[in-house]
Amino acid sequence: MHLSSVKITPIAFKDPPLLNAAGIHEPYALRTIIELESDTGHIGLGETYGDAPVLDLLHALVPLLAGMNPFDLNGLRRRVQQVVDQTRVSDNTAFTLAPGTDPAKNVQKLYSAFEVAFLDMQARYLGMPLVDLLGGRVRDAVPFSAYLFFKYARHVDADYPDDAWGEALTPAQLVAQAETMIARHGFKSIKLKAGVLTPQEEVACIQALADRFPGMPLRIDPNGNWALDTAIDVGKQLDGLLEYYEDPCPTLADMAALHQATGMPLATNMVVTDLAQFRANTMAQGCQIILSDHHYWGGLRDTQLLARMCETFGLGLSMHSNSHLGISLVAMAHVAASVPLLSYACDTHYPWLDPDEEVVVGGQLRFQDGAFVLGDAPGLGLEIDQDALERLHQQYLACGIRSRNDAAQMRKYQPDWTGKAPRF
Ligand code: GKR
Ligand code: MG
Repeated sequence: MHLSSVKITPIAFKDPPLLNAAGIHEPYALRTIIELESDTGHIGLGETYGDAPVLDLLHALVPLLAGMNPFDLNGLRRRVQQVVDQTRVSDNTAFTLAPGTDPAKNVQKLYSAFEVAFLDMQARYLGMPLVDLLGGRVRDAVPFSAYLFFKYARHVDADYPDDAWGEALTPAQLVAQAETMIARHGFKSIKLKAGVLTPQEEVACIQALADRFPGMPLRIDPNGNWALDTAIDVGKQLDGLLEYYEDPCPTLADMAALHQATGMPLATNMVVTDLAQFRANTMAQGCQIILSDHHYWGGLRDTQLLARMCETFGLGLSMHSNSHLGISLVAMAHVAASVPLLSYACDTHYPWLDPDEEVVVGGQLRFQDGAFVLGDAPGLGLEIDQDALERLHQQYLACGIRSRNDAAQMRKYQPDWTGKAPRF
């Protein structure tokens, strides 16, 4: 079997005005869809970042993949390294996904984008679901959490009507958002994207959620926007209410000091984003839970390796997300289903996707009781709706956004905004 066609399509989809420590989401989020075809008539799909620096690397890699055997993952790794070396990645091609994603991960990002598509094709060729190629399923249903955001009612500059979620800037509005999301998808845990309002206002929101959903596991993630003293103070107020405390402080040293001071379980997708940082974290005893993300941890197999490392070092594991579509969701679910150690429900931005903006046949994918249930179809079990893909590609061409920049977007609302953290 060899690759007969490799196609990458940048797309843009409507994204609500979600607030975070860095600023606010732009009206459109960017992704790239990867489609492979083989001489045997099998396909392989992938989804990754759509920001210009990654897109440039994807384009540079495509010609080197012609005719490759999709089982040759070492060959893929070699070509990825070659492209990253040759494009002489300068500082401005590293990009920050604002916030929480390490910029200097081009090899891992590029490899992962195609590794998923290669694995999907391998599994389809073998006639088995991707999870079986990854070693078999240890669970059929992968739990996800309700990912709440503070948000404005409308974008300052969208060329489409307001979303139906409305404003969320108070405890009551946030509780209403949680009620809607849980009623729709059945999630059994809640994550609050914080670092937006003052810490006291955000504590009040967690308390309101705890009152409204007694016993429901809660998490708060201020994306490093709290200084150590603030994080200790808030931690003491929230102790007992949280299942874990995610990235309150921006550095590993502060996370370690926070754990020492409060004993609370700390999770991160900011200070442990590769194996070198993993090593530093075990030495510092900083974070107890690693939030993996195959898009920058180097793919599905390297995510399994990370899971084994977490097991070895007695750490918990869950998953981080950025704005994404169904191919990423299903890839996350297949690797999560293959990993014995999955200690917590995974994050997902998927509930924020406009249901009309999915690119897979059948449209929006469904959660059942807060979980994604794996099927038996070969590979990822997805096909591309070519009309939908073309529509979102045209939207990409028209929207003018080429790299995510939450801080610049926030300056349209607050001209003096810097996005500098920690702010509190
Ligand atoms: O989408 O605004 C967002 C999130 O803040 C995202 O950028 C983070 O990377 O979800 C992420 C996180 O857990 O840090
Ligand atoms: Mg996070």
